[in-house]
Amino acid sequence: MAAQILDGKKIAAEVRAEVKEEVAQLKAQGINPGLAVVLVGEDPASKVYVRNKERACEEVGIYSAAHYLPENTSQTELLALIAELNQDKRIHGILVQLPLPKHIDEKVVINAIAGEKDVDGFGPANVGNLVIGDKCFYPCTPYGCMVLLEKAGIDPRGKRAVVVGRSNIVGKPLALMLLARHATVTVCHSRTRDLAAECRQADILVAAVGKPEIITGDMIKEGAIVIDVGINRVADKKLVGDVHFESAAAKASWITPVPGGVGPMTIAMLLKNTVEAARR
Ligand code: NAP
Ligand code: LUD
Repeated sequence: MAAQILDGKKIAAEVRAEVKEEVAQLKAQGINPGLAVVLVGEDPASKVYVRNKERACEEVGIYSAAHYLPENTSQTELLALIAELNQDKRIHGILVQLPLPKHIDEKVVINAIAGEKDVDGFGPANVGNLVIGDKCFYPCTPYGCMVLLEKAGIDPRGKRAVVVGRSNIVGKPLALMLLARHATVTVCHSRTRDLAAECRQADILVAAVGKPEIITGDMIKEGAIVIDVGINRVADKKLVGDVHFESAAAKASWITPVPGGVGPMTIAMLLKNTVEAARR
């Protein structure tokens, strides 16, 4: 089977167009959605992502307040900024781009963001609500994966989903979201004994590992849907996913490319969550 491309770039543009309309409606009601974007330090990839997030806000009419802080910002200073943003009436969502410099405790920072402004969905109140299936902000990357499936007309109900990776920002929340949509979910990680055998069971296979092309065509069931979350910079600044695209595309029914797959969806879903925060 030759896979169809699950075009994240195109679908993200559709989501942004929807968000743009929602923003216009909110503005007509006197609500002006605002996102605070915080970046500490000089990580080149983070800079690109954060700039793209600002640009996306601008495109859909969301007010964005960028805070670029130097690498040597102390945890106390960062917490003071978050406390200010928590109180700021113009700001409905707060995004602190990860990773943070080593001298700052990410957990403390995430916990400091007011739950109703936690548009990344990383905070404990939000995660708790996700686990019990209550109203919450879906973390943007897993949310983007779910929207990709939906737009491809794929209903997870009853399907075997295998998520490779159990991070708090991708694998774990995505497994919960697939479970909530009635998939039978397996989560794999670095101690999984036979990764290939687990992957071959998957009707829906998601790779969120951070290892270039670790998932190869021989690990994919004929006709599976393959979502590649991985973003790995290899030689000559080339970007590859966690999936070996060519061999996987020969087996899959649908596959996301890297770049142009999950990445743009992450940004689009952040806008969606920000509008939702403003509406609430
Ligand atoms: P992470 O926190 O490093 O987690 C990686 C996960 O992969 C861990 O659960 C780890 O297992 C597991 N793992 C590592 N080696 C493995 C192996 N050989 N076999 C099976 N599992 C293995 O990474 P992350 O933040 O989830 O990100 C994963 C990838 O997605 C990265 O490339 C990242 O850049 C990318 N990403 C992309 C987006 C996007 O918007 N497209 C968003 C976020 C992340 P243990 O738990 O046992 O250590
Ligand atoms: N921290 C994220 N850290 C890293 N790729 C992103 C991401 C866009 N607090 C917080 O934004 O949601 C987050 N919240 N994350 N990520 C990764 C993760 C965070 C990654 C890739 C992209 C956001 C993206 O647009 C493009 C693509 O895949 O097509 C490629 C862009 C490039 O590097 O050329």
